[in-house]
Amino acid sequence: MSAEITPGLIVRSQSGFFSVQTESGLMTCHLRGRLKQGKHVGDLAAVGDRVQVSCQPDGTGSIETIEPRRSALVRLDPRPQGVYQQVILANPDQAVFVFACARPAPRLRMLDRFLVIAEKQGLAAIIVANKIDLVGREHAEKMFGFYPPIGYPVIYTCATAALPEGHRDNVAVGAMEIGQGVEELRETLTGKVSALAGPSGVGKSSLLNAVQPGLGLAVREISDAFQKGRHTTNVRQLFPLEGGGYVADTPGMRSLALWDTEPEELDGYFPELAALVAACQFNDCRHKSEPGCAVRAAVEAGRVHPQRYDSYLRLRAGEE
Ligand SMILES: Nc1nc2c(ncn2[C@@H]2O[C@H](COP(=O)(O)OP(=O)(O)OP(=O)(O)O)[C@@H](O)[C@H]2O)c(=O)[nH]1
Ligand SMILES: [Mg+2]
Ligand SMILES: [Zn+2]
Repeated sequence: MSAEITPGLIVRSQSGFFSVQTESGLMTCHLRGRLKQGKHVGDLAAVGDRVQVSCQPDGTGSIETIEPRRSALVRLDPRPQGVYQQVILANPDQAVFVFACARPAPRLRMLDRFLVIAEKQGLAAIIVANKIDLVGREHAEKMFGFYPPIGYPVIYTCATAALPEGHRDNVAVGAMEIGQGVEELRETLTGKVSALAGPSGVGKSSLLNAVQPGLGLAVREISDAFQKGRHTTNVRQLFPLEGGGYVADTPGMRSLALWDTEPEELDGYFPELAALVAACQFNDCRHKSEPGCAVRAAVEAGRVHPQRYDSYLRLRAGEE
């Protein structure tokens, strides 16, 4: 007697149980015991994994096999037995990095770090600059405008101006901007599996709710909640989009690993630097103070943005 085997996609994981989307609907599954045998240093199954499940008579499922991952966003979790690789999202098609133009002020070094992670995973990266109502579109473009020429599109958005009634910050809110960029973001997300990441309080949940009002994700109620932010969003889950595709609101990207990246390979993950290194005089050039460095020359000539160069140097030196 052979149980029926169906392909599916893990859309949610919680304490050892997985929700698997199959052709015939959502199934609650657990991992087949034999998959768990032996030593493992990371999540065997994670949201975004393609799996084969067998249907049990009681209507639940059992995950029999997990397809090899094309890509993954991994977080390193130091444990007594050693460092464990937590898979935040398996097989993403693209990464969408959300930062606020203000409140909290954008930390572009963190963005550059995220971009390196995306490059290393071979993921297309898109930047969302949210809360443009707080600074105005023009100023927002001054802050993020140097990214598109490098190859990272920027979508300028205003998810909401939902500050509490009578809040004094309301003065700064330009009602005309509400909803800006949301349609563009929706189009970008449709038909793909996207990892949405960014610091706490920048408006990720608000944006997803604006893209798809039915989602009803929890949003922080007080506008300055970011200040000592714990993430409001905690469940590991893929949300299906009405137009096709899935999006994951991935908290805690801050701790995403730049693991096993050697300092010498880092310039390869800065596209605008990667194009220059062949022209450096020394092939082990660190692009710091070596003579005949093409990268420094490009920085001095204004062809490489100084902030990107600075991020490169700091990441290379092992800084956060
Ligand atoms: N002014 C303004 N406020 C916004 C905008 N988008 C979101 N907010 C506010 O920013 C705060 C944080 O929004 P969330 O959507 O909870 O942020 P988040 O990124 O999901 O935060 P975590 O779940 O903690 O990671 C809330 O008070 C929102 O109302 C915007 O475009 N403009
Ligand atoms: Mg959230
Ligand atoms: Zn150099």
